[in-house]
Amino acid sequence: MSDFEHVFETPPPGAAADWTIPQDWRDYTEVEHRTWSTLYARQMQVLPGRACDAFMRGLDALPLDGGIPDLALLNEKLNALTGWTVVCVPGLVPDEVFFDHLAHRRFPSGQFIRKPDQLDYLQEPDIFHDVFGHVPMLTDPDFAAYMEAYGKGGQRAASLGMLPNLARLYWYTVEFGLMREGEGLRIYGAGILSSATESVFCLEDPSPNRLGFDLERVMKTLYRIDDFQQVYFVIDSLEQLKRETLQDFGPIYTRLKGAETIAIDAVLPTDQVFTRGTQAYAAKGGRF
Ligand code: HBI
Ligand code: FE
Repeated sequence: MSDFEHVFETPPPGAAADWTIPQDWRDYTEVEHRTWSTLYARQMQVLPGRACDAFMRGLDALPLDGGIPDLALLNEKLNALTGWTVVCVPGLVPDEVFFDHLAHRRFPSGQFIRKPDQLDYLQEPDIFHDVFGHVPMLTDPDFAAYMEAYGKGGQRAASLGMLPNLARLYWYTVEFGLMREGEGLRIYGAGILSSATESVFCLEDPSPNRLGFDLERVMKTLYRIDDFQQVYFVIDSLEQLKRETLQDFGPIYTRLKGAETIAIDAVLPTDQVFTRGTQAYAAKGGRF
C-alpha cells in the first residue's frame, strides 16, 4: 500500500532477508559528505527556535555534524540513550519489513544521499532525511516508545486492513507533526526538520491550517506526499503522543471501518483551531 513508486517485492541483490545492507561508510565521496554538510548548515540556520527542544537536545547528543555520520559510532550513543539503532536499507522497504524493524527499535535509513542538484526536494528518503530528520527525536524516551508502538501497531493494522489509517497517523506525526511548546508551536516531524523551506512554511506561512491533534480525526484525513502540507496537527507533548498510541486501537478501528475520509483542507466544527489557513499556497498550484 506504499505511496511511493520504487518499492521492490523482495530484497535486492546484496541485501539481507530483513532488507538491511552495509553502510560502507568509507565509500562515501567527498562530494557526498559535502552535500550532508551543506544540508546540515542550512538546517542550523532555520531550526533553532523552530524545532522542538527534544530535537535540539538529540542533535547535541549525537555526532551528526561533520559529514555523513558513521552509523557504527552514532549507534553507540543512540543505543545507550533509548535502545534504538539505525540500520541501512536500499530505499523504501515493504510495510511489513519497515514495521518489524521499528517494533524492534531499529530505524531503517536509506544508505544513499541526494545529488547536489536535489538539495531541496526528493521523493525517496535518503540518509539526510532519515538520520538528520528522524534520529534526533529517537533520543527522547517518549518518542522512542511511540515509534516502537507504531511498529507493533503496524503489524496489527496490516492484518486488519487498516494500514491507510495508520499511515495517516505516521504522516501527520512522525513526518509532519507540530507541538505546542512554551509560547508557540515547534516542529517535531522529520519531513519538516529535514527541509529548510517547509521548516519556515509550516510555522509562518498563512496558507496551511494548524489544528489540534485528534487521533481518530487524523486517521481519517487525506494527505499529500509531493508538496508542502495543507494542514498540520499540533500535539501538546510527546508524552501525549505515546499515551494515545499505547491504547488499544481495536475500538477505534471498528469506528473507522467504512467512515468517510476527511478532505485535506477541511476545518471541522469539532477542531481545535490554532490557525485557519488561507490555503493561498495550494490555490496557486503549490510546488514551492
Ligand atoms: N521504508 N525505508 C523506508 N522508510 C519509510 O519511511 C517507509 C518505508 N516503507 C513503508 C513506509 N515507510 C510507510 O508506507 C509506512 O509508514 C506505512
Ligand atoms: Fe521519513
